[in-house]
Amino acid sequence: MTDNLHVTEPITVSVTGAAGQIGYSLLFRLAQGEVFGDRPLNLKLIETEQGAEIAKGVAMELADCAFPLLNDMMITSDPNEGFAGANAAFLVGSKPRSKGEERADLLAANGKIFAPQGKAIAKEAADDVRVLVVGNPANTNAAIVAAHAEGVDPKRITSLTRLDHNRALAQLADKLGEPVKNLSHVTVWGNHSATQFPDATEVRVNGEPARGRLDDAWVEGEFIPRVAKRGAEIIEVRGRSSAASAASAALDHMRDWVHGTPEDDWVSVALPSDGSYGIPEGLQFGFPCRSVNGEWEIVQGLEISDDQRAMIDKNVKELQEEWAAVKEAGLV
Ligand code: NAX
Repeated sequence: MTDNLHVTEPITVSVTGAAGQIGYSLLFRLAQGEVFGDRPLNLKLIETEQGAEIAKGVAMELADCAFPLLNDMMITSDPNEGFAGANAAFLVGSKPRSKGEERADLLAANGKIFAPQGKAIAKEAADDVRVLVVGNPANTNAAIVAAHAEGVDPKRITSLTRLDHNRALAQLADKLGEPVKNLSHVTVWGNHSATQFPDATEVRVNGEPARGRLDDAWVEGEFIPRVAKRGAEIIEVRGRSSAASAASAALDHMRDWVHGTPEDDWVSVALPSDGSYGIPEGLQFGFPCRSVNGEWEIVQGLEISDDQRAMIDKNVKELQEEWAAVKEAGLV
């Protein structure tokens, strides 16, 4: 058989928040084939009724790129239609926090978005669906999706910590005077919030342990807070929240999930805990992960010091509080 007789089935990818700024940075790279290789793409753009008008313009531009892999495209506000047959779903659209809004109100508003999306994924998506929640509060939104996606393996419902991971790599590369490609073994534990724990304990340069090249005062006083608050720093300088870097991280996450991570490195992924490192089971938590045969595996066996444990515990507490608020609001 020659190569041109090989038939490649299209892959169906759903993206919520398709008219937003992350959507605008994500969709074109997806359609170019950055994540799923040479598989033709059926794109489903999911937006609010108001956003659907803008999404039409995005779809027009996608068409105008004449991407050879873009097989089919549709726009909808109906989650059942939007997730039908989805092999991958990027859940980007969410309700941003308004000035003075209480966290409980924000969680309630997002529950109304993510609970029906979870149900629709369970009902309509393909059996091999991979879900990545980007919309904030990402970890807890993913947990809401999982609670409503009955029958879907919770390990297939993840949330984005890769942007924090990439930010940590960039800061460390700069400090060490090394290109990013030489660095490995960085982890961001916990919640995608200012409480997150960017952890440089295991960092390596060209495979050699490099923590000794970083002084503690810099790690604790600059590195950790700067990565954790990088989103706010971008807003201050750019006037809008991170978009292209968030989209890039979302593509990295999905590409590595599908194609695997290098054997001698790991990436940071938020997924339901299996109890590893004493994190309560089920909590959507950022871990060091490898993708093996298309599935995320939490890296085992890392030694955790008391200082690391204290940072991890803060994240456990915060995520448990978010989950308690979700329950109190009757969202699960
Ligand atoms: P935008 O406000 O530009 O776009 C959001 C889009 O989502 C809008 O077009 C809106 O109409 C749509 N939307 C709202 N509810 C929807 C629903 N029920 N179904 C479908 N679409 C819906 O925000 P953008 O800058 O694109 O950010 C999107 C989300 O990503 C926000 O929640 C933001 O906080 C979050 N982020 C998460 C990051 C992460 O690392 N996890 C980093 C970047 C970003 O801050």
